[in-house]
Amino acid sequence: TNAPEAKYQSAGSPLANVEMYQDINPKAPPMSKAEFDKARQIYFERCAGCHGVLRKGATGKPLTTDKTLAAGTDYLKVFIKYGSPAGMPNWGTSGELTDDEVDLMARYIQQTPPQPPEFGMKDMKSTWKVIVPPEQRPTKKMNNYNIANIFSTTLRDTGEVALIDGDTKKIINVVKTGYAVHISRLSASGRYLFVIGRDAKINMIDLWMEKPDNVAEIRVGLEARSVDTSKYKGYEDKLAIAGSYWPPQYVIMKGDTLEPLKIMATRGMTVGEQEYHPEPRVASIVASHFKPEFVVNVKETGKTLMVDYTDLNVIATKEIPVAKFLHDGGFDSSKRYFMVAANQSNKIGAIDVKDGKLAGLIDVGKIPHPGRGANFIHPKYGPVWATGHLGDESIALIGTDPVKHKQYAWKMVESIKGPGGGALFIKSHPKSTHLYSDTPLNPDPKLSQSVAVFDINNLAAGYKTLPIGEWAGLKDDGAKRVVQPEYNKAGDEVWFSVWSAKNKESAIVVVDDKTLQLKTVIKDPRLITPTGHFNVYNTQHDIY
Ligand code: DHE
Repeated sequence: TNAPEAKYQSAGSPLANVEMYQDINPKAPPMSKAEFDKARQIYFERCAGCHGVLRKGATGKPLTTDKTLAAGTDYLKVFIKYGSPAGMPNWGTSGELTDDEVDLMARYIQQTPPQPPEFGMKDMKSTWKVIVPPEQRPTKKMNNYNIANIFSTTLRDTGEVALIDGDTKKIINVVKTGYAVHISRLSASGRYLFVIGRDAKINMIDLWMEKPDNVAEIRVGLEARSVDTSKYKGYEDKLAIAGSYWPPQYVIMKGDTLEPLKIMATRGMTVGEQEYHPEPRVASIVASHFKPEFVVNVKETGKTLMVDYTDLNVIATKEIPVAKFLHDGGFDSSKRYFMVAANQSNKIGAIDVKDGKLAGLIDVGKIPHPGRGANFIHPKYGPVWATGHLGDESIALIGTDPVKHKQYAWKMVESIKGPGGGALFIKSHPKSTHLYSDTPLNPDPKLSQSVAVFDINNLAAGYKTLPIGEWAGLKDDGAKRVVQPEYNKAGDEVWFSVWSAKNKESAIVVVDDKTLQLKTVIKDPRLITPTGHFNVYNTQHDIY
């Protein structure tokens, strides 16, 4: 099998390049140092995403030595070569690993897992750079850009973001960042843009500069995915927070310089069986608008942490057990509820950030993947939040209004049929009557290169297909994926990345939301491997 989820998780970890030491296990089949190092690299490039750094298991099964030694080399080789119906990719028969490499990996996973180094305050401080100190920054906006309508687009494989003027569709600047920036987030004022690379490097970009560029940077770990800033009244632009995959921790920083202030570990007990987990990765993070708190979602323990940032010497953290494994999510339209995907439980947790409790735990389809999800007013159920799924073609609508539509709140009120599994992102806008869903990980190129769009007032009519990949009119005919709908500030255009290989032409396709016709194609030799893109205003105000 080639389950989209397994392929999605095996995107390569920067830990592949980190030195780690071999701990000889006399019970395991022997390996030379060269073999061990090669296997370790393959493990972090292909396997760690699902099975974990220390092989405690996440999406994939645990591969601790008690299990692998009992299974033995021959048994493990079959699994690695042919895969399993439970979602393990067929690394051998797909041609991605040779028979020798399959044998190597079967022996490697019987060795004690090597542990990557920790990354504490000293390491962070040694990578921290204030490029332009706050007192040397502009005191007012020094450019003529309509910064609320700038898009920050990840150029994944070049380690950059492109800042694109949403009005003129011209590239303002291509800014050097960490590798494979995962998300862009805005400070409360909308002035500063924060991005975080897969290699845990954060860049802070000042949009007031004549030509917006980096003003500070830091590395907060060895691998990471999430960053955000304080949004509560009185704390605007004051603090930033980033979570890492390795080491399992989050750090609170000064909002104007990225100076690291406080590091908190996430190692601890899992939800449910309450067993110790040594590497609970930090997944999505958002800032509460109701309290001076960050909402930190921890993957393997399945817990949401409400981190009070008023006094960094005495941090009060409320822990809400939700379900496994927490991943991505977004606010409902009132911003009171954070809807977080528990992707291995096929559930969405509705976290009430005002009262600090779990308002609901909703069964949805197979492996929900909302991105930040989509909010709209359903003609019958009132305000709903929607998510697509990696594991099936359904789109789940959840009622989010416990006051005026109490009977529908925290229930899956409807499950509509989309084009297929392998969906990653879904989007709507308060000014739009449409709901868009991509399917970049669907094995059928027709689906991975197009998007589905629904009329939210007539969902029963089904969806229209927009051939975004075709509209891009790329000169190369290589594999490409259409990823992430994102509205402009006005809510009348939707942008999509057409993500090709590094050596092939890519593009951004802009659709007119009223007519559902092609509006513009943005092409530029600098637009290499565009993936996520974030409109400043919509990201700043959690509009999706
Ligand atoms: Fe993502 C969001 C983790 C693969 C593009 N991704 C997130 C978030 C997490 C995450 C924890 C939520 C951050 C937040 O809101 O604070 N992503 C992971 C992975 O662990 C995973 C499965 C595998 C990996 O090794 O990275 C993974 N993600 C991908 C991709 O393959 C994508 C399509 C392209 C890429 O660059 O790697 C991708 N992820 C994105 C995007 C978002 C995201 C564009 C932000 C969505 C949003 O609307 O906020």
